[in-house]
Amino acid sequence: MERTFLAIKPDGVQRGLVGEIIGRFEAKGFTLVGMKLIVASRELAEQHYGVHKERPFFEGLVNFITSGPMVAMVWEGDGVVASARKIIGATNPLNSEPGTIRGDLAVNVGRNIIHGSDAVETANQEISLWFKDEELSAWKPCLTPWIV
Ligand code: ABT
Ligand code: MG
Repeated sequence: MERTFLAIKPDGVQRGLVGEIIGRFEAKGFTLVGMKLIVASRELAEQHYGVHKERPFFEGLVNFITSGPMVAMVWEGDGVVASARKIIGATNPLNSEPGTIRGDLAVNVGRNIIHGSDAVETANQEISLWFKDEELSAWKPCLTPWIV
């Protein structure tokens, strides 16, 4: 089953949006298989955003992402990687469609409240970067199959 890594960034936690954000993925029908509140170390943040190492916003991005607790999560479901990116919306919240998390709740590209893996391969790398195997629970909701 496909999995993705999602993280509510320090701004989303500070603004009290944790419940609102998690609720959207639950309501969609995806399954939460791992979750923890964590202040990322500089090393973890630099690894997580390693692809942006040479970009001018890298230093500020790492400072921001390590500035307070985040809610790191693993979600499971068919097509969850691409679907979660759609639910999250475009990187710059000013371009995110209304109805998406960023489109409804954010205004600033450097404070866009949630991270979602951008591809299945990246998702697998990010899950193993942020979580140990034993921190994840594979479980199936007890619903009749036609509900989801
Ligand atoms: P993430 O989910 O945080 O990875 O965002 P997303 O994949 O939508 O966008 P990318 B391009 O990966 O942005 C990473 C973080 O860098 C910030 N950023 C990005 C800027 O501050 N300025 C920029 O010009 C760009 C392109 C936005 C993302 N996170 N934050 N916070
Ligand atoms: Mg990204």
